[in-house]
Amino acid sequence: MADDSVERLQQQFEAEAPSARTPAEIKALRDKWLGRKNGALTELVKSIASKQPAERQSLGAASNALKKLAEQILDAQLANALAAAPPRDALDVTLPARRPALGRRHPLTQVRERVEDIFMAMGYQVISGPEIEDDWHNFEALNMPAEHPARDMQDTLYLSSPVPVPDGGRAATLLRTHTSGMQIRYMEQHEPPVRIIAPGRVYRRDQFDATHTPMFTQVEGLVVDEGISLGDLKGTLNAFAEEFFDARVATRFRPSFFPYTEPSAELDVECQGCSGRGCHLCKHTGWIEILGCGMVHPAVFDAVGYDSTRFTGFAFGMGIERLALRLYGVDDIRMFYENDLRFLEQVSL
Ligand code: 2U9
Repeated sequence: MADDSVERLQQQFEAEAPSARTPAEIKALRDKWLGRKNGALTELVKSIASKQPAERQSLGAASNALKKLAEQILDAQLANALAAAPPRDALDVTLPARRPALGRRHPLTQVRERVEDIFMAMGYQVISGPEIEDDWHNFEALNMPAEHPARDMQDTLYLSSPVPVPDGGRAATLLRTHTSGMQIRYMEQHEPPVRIIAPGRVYRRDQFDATHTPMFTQVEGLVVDEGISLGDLKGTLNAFAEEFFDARVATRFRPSFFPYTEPSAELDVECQGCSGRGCHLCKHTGWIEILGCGMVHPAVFDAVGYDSTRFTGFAFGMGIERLALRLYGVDDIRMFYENDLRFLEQVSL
């Protein structure tokens, strides 16, 4: 009779157990059967004490065995359930990865490096030099003597305290107005052939508005050797334009004037926005100016001690901000300095 009741309970447990699949269902089943207070098997074991000694032994053994079996079954089911359905906060390897916030190079850096890369591939060396220059390297050696209008206080940022010079005097120092001083210094220290690119920040006493900044970035270039001709200048700069725009672009050289080159020119490329038909980017001219250039003035060679009857050369210069404005169709140069990520993330070359 006693064994019958244990057997019925076992049948009932074995019928119920498989339907408990989740950890919560298994816990509920464990409470029902093995719970300390009203668990069916707990009660069964407790009831043994009140039985007759004859019954106690067999009932005790059977009910303890059933209790152990129930525990084993529930433990195994729980292990299965946890393996099949990991808890909610477990790693979900099927989720798409979170995109890390990547930094990027500033658009002006991208344009400058693109220009540098093209000339480096042509065998040019990139040089650097001081932003604080003296009068000689910034003006005098570049065929801009004392009374030259470019030296005007209106245009140049002079530093307030002139530095002592070896001959006992004091030389005016200034924030360089172009990177040409680096090339003067290079020629003072090296004999031809010269093939260099001089990138860097330059300063002018200018207002800060949509088209002007008191500081901007230049890349200048200089080639000096025997027999360098205007043909070399045109061939080199046409090749640069095609590399820079990654296309066969039409170009034109317009006569211009710079104190340090003779003859001088400005280079226009066919507008990439409208293929020369005219649009807002090129102010409806079909052309975009990208740089100034010319054959190095013999007075510059005389200043650095090069024999100007033997050597010739060409030079060029471009303003990176202006180039970037035209390339990206940006109408306010200040955008490049405001560090607004919404702007910076849009422009890439
Ligand atoms: C040496 C001799 C000559 C560099 C040159 C230009 C023409 C030129 C402007 C472009 C826009 C300045 O940034 S900008 O405002 N530059 O048009 N620059 S030839 O000529 C040199 C340089 C160094 C020793």
